[in-house]
Amino acid sequence: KYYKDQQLSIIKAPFCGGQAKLGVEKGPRYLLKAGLESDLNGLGWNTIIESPLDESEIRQQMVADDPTDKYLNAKRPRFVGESNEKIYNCIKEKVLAFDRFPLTIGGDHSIGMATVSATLEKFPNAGLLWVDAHTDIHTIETTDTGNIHGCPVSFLLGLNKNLNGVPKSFDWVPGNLRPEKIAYIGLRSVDPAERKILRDLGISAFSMYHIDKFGINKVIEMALESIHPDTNGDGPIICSFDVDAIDPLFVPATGVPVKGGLTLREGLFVAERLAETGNLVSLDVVECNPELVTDGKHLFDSVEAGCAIARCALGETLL
Ligand code: EXY
Ligand code: MN
Ligand code: MN
Ligand code: MN
Repeated sequence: KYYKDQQLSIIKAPFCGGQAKLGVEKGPRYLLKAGLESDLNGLGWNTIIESPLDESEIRQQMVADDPTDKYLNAKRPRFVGESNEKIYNCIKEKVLAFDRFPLTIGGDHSIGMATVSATLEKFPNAGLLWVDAHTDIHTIETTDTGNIHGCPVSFLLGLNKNLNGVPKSFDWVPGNLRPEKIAYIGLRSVDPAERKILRDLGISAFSMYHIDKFGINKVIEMALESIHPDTNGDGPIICSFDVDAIDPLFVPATGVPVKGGLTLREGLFVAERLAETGNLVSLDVVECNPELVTDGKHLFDSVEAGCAIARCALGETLL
């Protein structure tokens, strides 16, 4: 509906600086090695791959660990800001400018500040579905861990704009997403400072409790209605899908696993429902860390789940 004839760009975002564990920068390579591109081509997509960041350079920069790159608690704001600006420019100039669908594969979830910002410029009316165990809405001042992958939503909302001394590396972030255009699905780990932001801004949040209570189908309908209230849920949708929304039984290879999550089917159903709407305008699949496994089956399961999310959201199971 929003793009011409199944033109797809897979943006590799091998970034790890938004959190502390090495390995998440390998996510894009492993997803592609598992056959993601040819699977999507098999669904009729014409695919180009974009590489705004170099995986080994990112890893080296992470290991080199510049101690001056700090803002209060927040770790590596310059690294995070500058790397994300590259992803943002790539998606705007090489993907969306050519009316291609952006599928961004991470990488840690800090990259959501880049992908969502870029897509919102093309589709200002789009709603954001953030599928995650976590809300990722800490400001750069409230974050207790200092890991900026727990902060991208606050950047999208512009909550870090009027703070003193925030590094210039985030100046490119428009930060104009309105709180009523966001809905969360899958939450089960929300810090007190994040809870306060959610409440103060009245953000729609569907936790695991709501999924148990209403079922995943009803929750998705409610989430879509809340981001597009005037059109019964109809309108462009940006989905940023953190694989840790799915229970670690199915996706163990992720940096901040939280038990009690979506079943694999519930996670894929979210993706399938988005495909069915025909309204999806951008998708991220993030936080798959191939280094965090103790055996090959865990690695296979996690990578395969990431690929399946993308395939389902891009139409695999539409008959
Ligand atoms: N709220 C925790 C923090 O701020 O560190 C955990 C954040 C995890 C973020 C992962 C990517 O979704
Ligand atoms: Mn996340
Ligand atoms: Mn998460
Ligand atoms: Mn096992």
